[in-house]
Amino acid sequence: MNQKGFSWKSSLLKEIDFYLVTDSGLSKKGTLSNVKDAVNSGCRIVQYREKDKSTKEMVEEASEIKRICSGRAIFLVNDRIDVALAVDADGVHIGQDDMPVETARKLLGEDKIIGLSVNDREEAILAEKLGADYVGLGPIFDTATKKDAGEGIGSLKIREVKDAIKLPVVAIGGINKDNCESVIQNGADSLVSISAVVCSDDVKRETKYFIDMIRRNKKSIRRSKRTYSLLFSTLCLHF
Ligand code: TZP
Ligand code: MG
Repeated sequence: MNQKGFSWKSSLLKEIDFYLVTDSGLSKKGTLSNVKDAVNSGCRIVQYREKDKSTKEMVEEASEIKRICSGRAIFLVNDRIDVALAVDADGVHIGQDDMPVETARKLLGEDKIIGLSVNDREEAILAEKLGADYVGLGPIFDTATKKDAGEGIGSLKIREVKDAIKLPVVAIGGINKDNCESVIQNGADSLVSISAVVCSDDVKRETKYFIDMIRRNKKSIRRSKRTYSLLFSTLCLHF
């Protein structure tokens, strides 16, 4: 990966908080409406995840999503590298059984973002070695949204993965308003909550809730770290 591409992508990815993944099967108001509402609410990363539409429909919808996201949010396509290339998306999100990361990189080039789904520390370390730009870690909790997701790994696993890699970690799976703080407190850089957001009547309100919660928690983590290091240096001076 070239240095220019790396710094551009890593600084962009550092900025993300709530991550919208679309789901037309679950959505109450439709994918385009969900993307508009989320981006208008301040969401800075959108993944178009569509399992049931024709390629033609996907290319049309993806180009509309790209227009909505333009200059405001990173736009990624799930699985479909052909669709991402067709609309010149910012990148893709792929799973362990999709196109290998190295092949996706050859097709997309160094400047595009590649996110890889991982289930544990070992897969995360490999994702970093293979040149992924971020990992999607999950499922954190049990979820009915993805039938083959497996059992939730629990939010303590986020810390284990964060300590093992430098890439941003996006937590996914079964995350809702009741459990989301533990996800950020355990080190996730960003989180996805598909059903809690797209099944709602008010996607703007739900998106804003998650963005505010993430920023508030990250701020309190930074504050505690500063207090801890101040305390540590004061102790070092005295002993
Ligand atoms: N990958 C792992 S779990 C999952 C995906 C796409 C589904 C997450 O959906 P929800 O509704 O946020 O649990
Ligand atoms: Mg996939």
